[in-house]
Amino acid sequence: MTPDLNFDDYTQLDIQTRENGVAVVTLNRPEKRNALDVATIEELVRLFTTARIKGVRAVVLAGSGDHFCAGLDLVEHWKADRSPDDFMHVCLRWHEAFNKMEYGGVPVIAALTGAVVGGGLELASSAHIRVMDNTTYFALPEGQRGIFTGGGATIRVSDLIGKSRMIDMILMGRVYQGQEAVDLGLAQYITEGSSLEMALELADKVAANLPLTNFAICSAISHLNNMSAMDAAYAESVVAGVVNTQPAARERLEAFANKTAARIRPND
Ligand code: 1HE
Repeated sequence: MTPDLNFDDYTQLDIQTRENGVAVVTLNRPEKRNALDVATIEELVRLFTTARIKGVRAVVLAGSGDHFCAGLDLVEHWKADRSPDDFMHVCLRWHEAFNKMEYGGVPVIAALTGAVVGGGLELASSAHIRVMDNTTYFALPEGQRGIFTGGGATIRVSDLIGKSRMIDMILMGRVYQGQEAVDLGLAQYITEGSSLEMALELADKVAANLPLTNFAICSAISHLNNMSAMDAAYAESVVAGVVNTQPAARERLEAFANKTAARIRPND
């Protein structure tokens, strides 16, 4: 497969690719705090539908300006005065984008700054890794806005922090930040420095894994978690049958057998 790392025809997303196949994808509406309008969701669908086939090995997803993402474009929603039917279809496109992210097999690392709220948290929780910095804060303002989640928070935010804490977050408009947010599971990493820099370091590391192994990690685990334990164990065996016998892995296994591969040691 020849990589085709050209994404010039995007307007809502700025997409820069690196030689190792890492794509740095930036939500590009800073003047609207990267609120998710219909056009942005459509570009996310397109990106995550085609990323693997275009040769992207990992994605770093960031927001431009001070805030990662302010969630649903409330002004677009208010102006459109949508019918229930229309808004249901808007939400279905959000699910299309976020499911493609979570199940697409390409690792997505979110570099979080400032507000990660409402649909912004739904977007972030569809990534495989979340890195926050000292400016990052999480909230579900839907309760106060007179609306409800529609982009998967009931599933993914509940998965991250548990149902009762998610209910409290949306009922109270409660904000989480700092180490507490990591301890609760909203992010896996926090840095004193730049979340983008740290996300790029992680992405470089991830891009050095074999693509089929990353595919299993960033697709199969989510699918397996939706199955019964019996079926998941069966399907895991099938996935392992394919991944653990891939020709590209033989070199790495041989290096281990020959004692030239790095050993796993505790952190200093
Ligand atoms: C927006 C949006 C938006 C900002 N839709 N336009 N999300 C929320 O409830 C969060 C709403 N936003 C905020 O609370 C704040 O804007 C922020 C904390 C994110 C940033 O504050 P600040 O002081 O830096 O910016 P600002 O002055 O509030 O906004 C700057 C501009 O961004 C302004 O536009 P302007 O044309 O007047 O300059 C704002 O209108 C615009 N803006 N946030 C549209 N969200 C599938 S269901 C999902 C349900 C949800 O996501 S609900 C959560 C919605």
